[in-house]
Amino acid sequence: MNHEAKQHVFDVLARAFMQEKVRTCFALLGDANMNWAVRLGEQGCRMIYVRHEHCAVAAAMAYARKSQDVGVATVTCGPGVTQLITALPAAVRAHLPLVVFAGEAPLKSGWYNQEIDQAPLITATGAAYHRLHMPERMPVAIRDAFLQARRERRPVVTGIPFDLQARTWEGPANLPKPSHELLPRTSPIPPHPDDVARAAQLIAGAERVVVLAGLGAAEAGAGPACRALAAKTGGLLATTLPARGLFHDDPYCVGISGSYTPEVGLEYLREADLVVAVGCSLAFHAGGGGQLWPKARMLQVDVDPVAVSQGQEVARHHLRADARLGVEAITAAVPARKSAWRTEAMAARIRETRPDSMQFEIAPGLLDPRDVVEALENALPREWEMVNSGGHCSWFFAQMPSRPQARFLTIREFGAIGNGISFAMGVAAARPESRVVLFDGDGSLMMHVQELETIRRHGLNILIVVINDGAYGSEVHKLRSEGMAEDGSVFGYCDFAGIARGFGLAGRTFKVLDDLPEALAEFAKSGGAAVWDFHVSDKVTSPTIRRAHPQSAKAKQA
Ligand SMILES: Cc1ncc(C[n+]2csc(CCOP(=O)(O)OP(=O)(O)O)c2C)c(N)n1
Ligand SMILES: [Mg+2]
Repeated sequence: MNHEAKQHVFDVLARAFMQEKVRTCFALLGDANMNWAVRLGEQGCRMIYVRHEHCAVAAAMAYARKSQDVGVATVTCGPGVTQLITALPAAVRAHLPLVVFAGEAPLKSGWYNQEIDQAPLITATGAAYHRLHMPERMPVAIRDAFLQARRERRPVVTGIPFDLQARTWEGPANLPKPSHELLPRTSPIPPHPDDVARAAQLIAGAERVVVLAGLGAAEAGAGPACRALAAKTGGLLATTLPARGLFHDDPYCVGISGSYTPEVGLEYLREADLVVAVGCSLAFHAGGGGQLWPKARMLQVDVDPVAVSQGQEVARHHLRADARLGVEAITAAVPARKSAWRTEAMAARIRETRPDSMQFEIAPGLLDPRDVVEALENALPREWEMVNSGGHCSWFFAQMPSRPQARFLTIREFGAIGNGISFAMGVAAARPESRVVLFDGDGSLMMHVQELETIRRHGLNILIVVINDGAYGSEVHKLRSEGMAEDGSVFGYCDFAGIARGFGLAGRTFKVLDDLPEALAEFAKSGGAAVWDFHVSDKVTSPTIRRAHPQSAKAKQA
């Protein structure tokens, strides 16, 4: 018998994925996915072999966001699958289409040590789980998984027992039609004229309009329409955190609305009497839990408008439409007017005021994180990709106003730390011609520091900037403000430069900022990957913490 000619189920499954135009797959191998993964690689798919399954899915999330396509990852059965339970909820909440090829324990045995009921684990995250137990139908089921991921914009996990994968293929010779040949054509939805008239009337009655744009506005290409509406109504612009940079070169953009609003922005948002929210889900944080614009009414322009979001009543007025078409229609319908609000002086204040003016005492040998970010904002080339992680330090690196939206990546919907390094890998894979800069906290980077080895092995171009306060900043500032012990939240400054070198990457510690331009020029020339460790003071408290824990600000000033 000729074994070479024999096709296995895993061969056909690999072809089914290639037919879906999968060009990158983030993988960690085991018995239940390795044959398939090897075949996928042989057929020309770029395989990025990570060191923790969580990182495979997290990297696929960033890849999906940046490539506007389905992200693909693969894990083995049992312990491979249980590692995904922190990544998947974030992908679900961020509406990211993913297909995860997961193995399942073999069906033929009465017992298998890695067997666990995978479906309820996965469905608890909000992702879909499909058991593929009929070999002849598996290629269709894979195609349908891609269709579902694209249509529902969420992760779909396929569980395939590895004894079935190893069987000889006995199904049809041809693969089914791929998902992109079947997807319905979905054209932008125009607004209803009655809704446009109502929206225009609402805007005409307002004096201080803020146009707030989310990722939906960015995806629909509604940026110019939003600017035109703000200009015509004498209003201001703001974005959500994921859409930051959409109006980076508009003098009347106050920055991010939400936890990361700069000082001047907070002042102007408080004065607003109408917020026109475009292509954003009105998440709790975007409006500071209702505190940011206490006097404003809310008009939401969205394909799927809502009244209540994340436990809050958010909008009474709605215009259902594609973001661009909706905003263009209301801009055409409102009369232009002069505004006493939008003045040259206001533009100058927005441009010239530092995001946070609070003074702190910084011990010698340590940096102020605000100075670190300002120096990097000035020095980093505009075309490099910026990725940000979470933690207390994220307030500081949210203040980079000069870069366009296409150069940022923020996925924060589940609030987990430890994702930055994976997101940076996903962006580097999606944009191989670009340089990627990750901004991360010391605690977050430490959580998946093993991926430095993946970065080196795959030659990814990533500069990791660590805002190292030697602590879990979020926790330490809150504990201090409550007068509680810092145990478990302060660890001291570990040597990330040394750790980086141990993994074969360049590493550098910064205790002053003077040599930053020279270091950057050197890095730009050498290429590759590096970790830059900035030792910052844990005494600098972000405005978000100060607002939520006023005692902490008082303690600092005393
Ligand atoms: C997976 C996970 N574990 C724990 C937390 C709680 N948490 C939120 S911020 C934070 C500290 C992160 O430290 P670091 O990355 O150093 O950033 P910093 O807050 O110090 O700026 C922790 C532990 C979380 N959000 N996610
Ligand atoms: Mg820290």
